[in-house]
Amino acid sequence: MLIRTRHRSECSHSEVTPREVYARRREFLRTSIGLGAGLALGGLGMSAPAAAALRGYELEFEPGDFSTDESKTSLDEITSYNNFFEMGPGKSDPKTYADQLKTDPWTITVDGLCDNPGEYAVEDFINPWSLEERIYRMRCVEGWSMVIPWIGFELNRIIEKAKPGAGARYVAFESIYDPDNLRGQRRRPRASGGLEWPYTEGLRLDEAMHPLTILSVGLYEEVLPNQNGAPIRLVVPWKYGFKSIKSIQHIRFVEEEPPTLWNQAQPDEYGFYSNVNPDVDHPRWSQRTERRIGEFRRRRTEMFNGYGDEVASLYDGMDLREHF
Ligand SMILES: Nc1nc2c(c(=O)[nH]1)N[C@H]1C(S)=C(S)[C@@H](COP(=O)(O)O)O[C@H]1N2
Ligand SMILES: [Mo]
Repeated sequence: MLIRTRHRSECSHSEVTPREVYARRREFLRTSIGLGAGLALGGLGMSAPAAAALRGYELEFEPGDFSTDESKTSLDEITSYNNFFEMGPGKSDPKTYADQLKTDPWTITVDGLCDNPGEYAVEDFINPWSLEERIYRMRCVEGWSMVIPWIGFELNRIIEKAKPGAGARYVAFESIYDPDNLRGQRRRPRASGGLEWPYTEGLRLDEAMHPLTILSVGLYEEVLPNQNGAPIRLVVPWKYGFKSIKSIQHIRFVEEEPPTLWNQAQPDEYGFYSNVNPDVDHPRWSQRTERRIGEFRRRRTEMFNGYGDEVASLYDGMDLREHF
């Protein structure tokens, strides 16, 4: 199975990337896939390109619109400082226990209020779409941020294919539920932290349709590492990181605002909207500033994480203190 981009006629890859660089990149990917099978990388169990080769993936993508030119957080930081509570509450747990996430085989169900529901093997789910690189600022509710070069495609492709009906106003997402393998989901109170598994999230349909909202299947030219939400995760860059649900298995169109894991656990701390908003403090800390991972001085946090020009109009007429 191949993941390919269809080259856009008005902007082919060879126009934006000097030919030799492009050729060398392909060479690099081939080499690392060839070598990868023999490598064992700490928590990953195997290098991402090796996993890619085993799944038969080939990542080809174009640099996309909407990307920031701020300097990227290193691959090492992006893959070793994570939140993925299915593998435990610590920032290093997801890398340490990454191989507890079993991604092969993987099925994604699309259903609810839509004319074209379906159940897809993840390869068939991804393959029809051209992949782009989107370099996004990401801001965690805990006060740190990163700049991540995602590879993915717009969620609106999936929505248009599914054809939601008139009654569909929200999209509900659900992650993997596999307590036999995922230590964070075992029903011991201390390990589960009182969270209701599986991890759930939701967006209003217009937020889900917005071109900034993507499904990601890779980063830094590699197939998505397990700790970042393999094989496919949501990325919504103007909202706090927890909205960007990892390892998705279920997408459903619904009429009412769907329950979400963090809102159920602590409704006064984590609202449904969760737009990055320096004017609304978390009950236990300020949201005025953030620490960009890899930097020393804190930065001021921007409204909508700096994506206000693109998304502010989605919330016209809403009181974003009430709908935090
Ligand atoms: N299934 C699932 N998705 C999740 C989480 C999680 O624990 N489980 N954590 C969220 C939080 S709090 C953040 S900040 C981001 C972190 O994404 P990253 O580790 O790829 O940077 O994932 C989000 N998606
Ligand atoms: Mo987060």
